Formats: sequence, structure tokens, C-alpha cells
Amino acid sequence: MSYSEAKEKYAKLGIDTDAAIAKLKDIPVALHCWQLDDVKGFDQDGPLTGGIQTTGNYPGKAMTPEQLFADYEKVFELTPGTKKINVHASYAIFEKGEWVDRDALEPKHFKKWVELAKKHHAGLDFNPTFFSSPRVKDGLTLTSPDEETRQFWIRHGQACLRISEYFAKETGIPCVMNIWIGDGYKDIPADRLGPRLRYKDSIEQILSVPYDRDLVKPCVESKVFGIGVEAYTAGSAEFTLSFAATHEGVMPLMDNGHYHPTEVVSDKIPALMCFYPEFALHITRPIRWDSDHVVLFDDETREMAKEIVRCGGIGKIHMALDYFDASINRISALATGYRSWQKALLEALCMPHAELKRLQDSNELGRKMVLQEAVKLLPLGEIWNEYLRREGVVDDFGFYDEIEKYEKDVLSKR
Ligand code: RNT
Ligand code: ZN
Repeated sequence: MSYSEAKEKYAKLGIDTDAAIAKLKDIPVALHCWQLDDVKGFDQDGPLTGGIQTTGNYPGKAMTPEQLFADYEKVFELTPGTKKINVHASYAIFEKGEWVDRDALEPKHFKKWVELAKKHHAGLDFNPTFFSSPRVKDGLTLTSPDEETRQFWIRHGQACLRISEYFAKETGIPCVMNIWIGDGYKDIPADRLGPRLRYKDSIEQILSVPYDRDLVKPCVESKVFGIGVEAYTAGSAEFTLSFAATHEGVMPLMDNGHYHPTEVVSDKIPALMCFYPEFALHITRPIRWDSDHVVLFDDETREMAKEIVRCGGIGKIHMALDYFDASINRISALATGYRSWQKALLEALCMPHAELKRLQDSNELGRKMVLQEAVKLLPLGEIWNEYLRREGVVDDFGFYDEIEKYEKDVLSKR
């Protein structure tokens, strides 16, 4: 089937696939640098902490800023659409012989990231790194009862606000700054309130430094549990939603790996749309737990994209990918997850939402179900291929040959 034949089929349902392609091309989605090196970063040599874990030992991972940037460039080449670059504070790039701790990070340590972003006309998002550091005391950062530790991490958050503002000024694109901490307890706590009150106060202190609210968009990410902190995490869903609801200019961030396994973020998106003018998402794929597998074109991913589109969330919901698989080629992992999310958005943009809503509201639920099922078999693949052609990007069948070539030419020499 040709694109024009496929386009005809959609047109019969009142769907303009050219308009969908044009819209998709401009929707920014943040690509996370930490898939490329198993969340290692450049500022420390210790293990990954914070209750998150990468598994696998696929060869060729990026070990220097140069390698990581080269891999990023490859991912850009293999993906259509508008990207943001998502950077963690642990990816600071120091001059030879230089090193500063997290509370002393400055914009200059991220100059090379700005250069990369500018080269690709991309925006930058930022994340303070409240893990993988000897300054994490007893597994705690912003909730620590040790005031010196807590203040260190507050200063880190403040430093990150300044860096976020620098990113936004340099690129001309607002920077989403996401606060996530792994603070919690392995077993039944004796005090659940104290850590949360300290966390609340810590975020307030971080946000008390002056910054341009049009340029920096802070958000707080919730989590139900982490490895080694199974009984209690301070930054629970209720905590972060309530914090964002009561602090002007702060958004909640929902990571779809951070809920009980039968909860779905697709259903939470319209709930938040009722109350928040803007919010953020981490798009991942949990299997049995927050395993952070590569995002695929699966049912829940598609349902999330549908909700974003039909709730009018484009432009209001800040989308970022967040997963880390060390068992396969990491460039393939990053690009595949991004391409899957693009497919999900494209499908959502090519659906007869108005008609489906009408059928729901008039209680024609059998007809609604049949139409929902029928649109699943529309020739989306042809629209996807046309999008890739227009963007000058390799199709799904040629994709892995490009990866293999890069592996042979570049990764195998590391
Ligand atoms: C961890 C959170 C968090 C991290 C990144 C590296 O469970 O999802 O977003 O994945 O900050
Ligand atoms: Zn996340």
C-alpha cells in the first residue's frame, strides 16, 4: 500500500494524516543521556545508588564525554522529530585535573552540553543528582536528619536551578528541572512524617533562590518504592502531587514505572489535567517492578499517548523518556524507545477522537467499542514510513543495520 492509499483510508474517517505528521514533527520529547552509560555520569566512580539499578553488560558503553556525545549524535541521526536533551548533574564535564562536589557545580561545567544542544537546535532539561555520591548519608539526602547532609543537598538543588536557567537562556527554550530523590527505608519506619516534613522544607529552600519562572520549570517526581527502600519512600505520589498543588510554579512528574503494577498512568493523565495547567511525564516500561525496560509500542504506551492527545495535553505535558537497559546496544535502546513513543503519538494523532467521544456521550458503547477496534487495523505503518521519509530517517527494517555498522566502526574499538 502506498502512502496516498493509506491517507485515503484515514481521510474517510475525517483524519488528516499530513496534518498529523506535521504536528508530530514539532512535539518535543526529551532523550535521556543516562541510557547511554548505565546512569554512571562523569563526576564519580562509585556504584549506582538511590534504589535504581541497571542490569546487563553489553559491550561498548560510553565512558567519556566524547564517546557519549558521539553516541548521542548517532541517536539523533536515527530518530525523527523534535528532541530535548535530558542531562543529569552527574554528567558535569570538568577541565583536566578539575573536580568540584555537587553543591559547587556551575554552568561552566555544562558548557559542552549547551554546545551539543545548539548544534541540534534542541532544548535542554536538567536533573539534580541526589544519588551515587558519598554525600548520601544512610541512604538519605533532602530528608536527612543530619542537617549538614541535608544542607549540602539543598545547595546542590540550588546550583542546579542556576544551571537550568543557564540552559534555558542559552538555548532559548525553557528547561524542565526534575527533582527526584530515592530517600526511604528498607523496613517499617518509626517516623514517616519527619522525613516528609524535611523533604518539603528542603524543596522550599531549593526553590527560594531567585530564578526566572518563565525559563525554569521545576517538577517533583514521585515513587512508590526502590530497591533497598521497599517499605517507605518519602517522595510518594500523594506527597509530590500535594507539594505541586500548593506551590505555584511547581509541576508534578509521573513516571509510569513508579506505581503499583495494576495502576496505569494513562488514567492519571486526565485526572491531573483537571487541576494542573502543566505537568511532566517520565515514559518507561516497567516489567513486574520499576525495571526501566526500553519503551515499546505496547498497549499502555499507546494509551498514554492517546490520553495526552485527546485531553489537549500537547504543549502542556512535558514528555521525557526514562529507562536504562545495559543488556543490549545502548544506542539502539535509546533510539528504539524514542521511536516507539513517536509511533504512539502518531497513532494518537490519527484517531477519530471526536467521533469516539460522541459515541460515549450518546451511550452508543457497542458502536464505540467496534470503532475503537476497527481503527487499530488502519495502515499506521504507511503513515509512519512517510513521516520517516519526510524526516530523512531510516525505516524500522533498515534501522538495526545502522546500529550494527556503528557498533563495528566505533563501539568495538572502545
Ligand atoms: C528513578 C527515577 C528517576 C531516575 C533518573 C535517573 O526511579 O525514575 O527519574 O530514573 O533520574
Ligand atoms: Zn523517572
